[in-house]
Amino acid sequence: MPDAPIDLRSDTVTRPTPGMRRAMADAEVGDDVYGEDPTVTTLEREVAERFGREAALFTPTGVMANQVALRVLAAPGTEVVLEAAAHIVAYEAGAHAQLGGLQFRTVDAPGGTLTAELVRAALRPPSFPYTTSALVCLEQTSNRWGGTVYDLDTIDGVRAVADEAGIGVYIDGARIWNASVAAGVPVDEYGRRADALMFSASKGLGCPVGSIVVGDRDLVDEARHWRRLYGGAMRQVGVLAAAVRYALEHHVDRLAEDHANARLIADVVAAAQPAAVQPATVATNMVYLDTGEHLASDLVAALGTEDGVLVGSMGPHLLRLVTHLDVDEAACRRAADAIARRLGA
Ligand code: TLP
Repeated sequence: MPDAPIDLRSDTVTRPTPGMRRAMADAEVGDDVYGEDPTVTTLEREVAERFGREAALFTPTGVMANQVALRVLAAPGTEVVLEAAAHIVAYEAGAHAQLGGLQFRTVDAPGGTLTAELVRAALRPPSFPYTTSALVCLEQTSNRWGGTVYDLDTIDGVRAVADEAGIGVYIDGARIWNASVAAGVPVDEYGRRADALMFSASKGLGCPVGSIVVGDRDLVDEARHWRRLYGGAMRQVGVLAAAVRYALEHHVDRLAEDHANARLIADVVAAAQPAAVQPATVATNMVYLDTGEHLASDLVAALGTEDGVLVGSMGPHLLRLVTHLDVDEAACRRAADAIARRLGA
């Protein structure tokens, strides 16, 4: 039987581990729409505590978590400041415009990092005839910019500008646990700097489903209303919440292995093809590769069909590789060798 492919397209492709499946099978459940699923309630309480906030809300997806949070934080017709390639702008099917009535003020930020200066320049003056700036969104880690991490000073700078303007700060923290592990910053440091944030359990933490919004009690209550409106209020969902509780206990510290494997891939590829990647830019579990004269789509096809290595194309000459708990060091080395060979061909 041929080896299973080495799947580096995303950290969303993981399958629940045997331990996680056992935790799911054993979960106590009830109807969460009645507030009667003890596992969901416990998870939401534990997550809120870990982020130093009052409350949390379990949602089916990261896209829904972002949507319900933004519904609370920015009224229809107001403007939200984001980095131009942010997931909320680029990959959420236009949901925030269509369903939330929001206008985006996108900012080209070097390396994908919004700074206090960039945010200040993007805010509208609070006078006629300008539209109203309502919110700044940061992405931790930044997906399109290679898993880079906002440091606390930069977040503080953005927060200060937002406070001056009397507007909110939201963190799309789909991979905030990767940031926390890479930077050695406990997640409550992020939690108390934002009006609200979300993280995804279905990415590096290895769960099949789920994202969680964190914030004040009032904000979360209102987000719960929007979750219902979007069709995301779920019933005996403790089986999924149990997976998240398991992951928070067993799969956080090990994210460091994913980061080391991402760096390994970059090192191996750069040793053969220095123009493809600068290993020092790999901060967490993502590697972006410049394919030079090769078309990324050709490489994706050849790697997939001939080498059993699955990677994503993020542009005509750009590949994305994401490490996760289903690919070990040996698999990453094999994948990197195959990629280096093809880039050199
Ligand atoms: N990102 C996915 C794709 O949609 C691109 C991936 O493979 O990286 N915020 C950020 C920063 C994300 O990267 C993602 C998913 C989401 C939100 C949405 O999460 P889901 O897919 O659970 O709705």
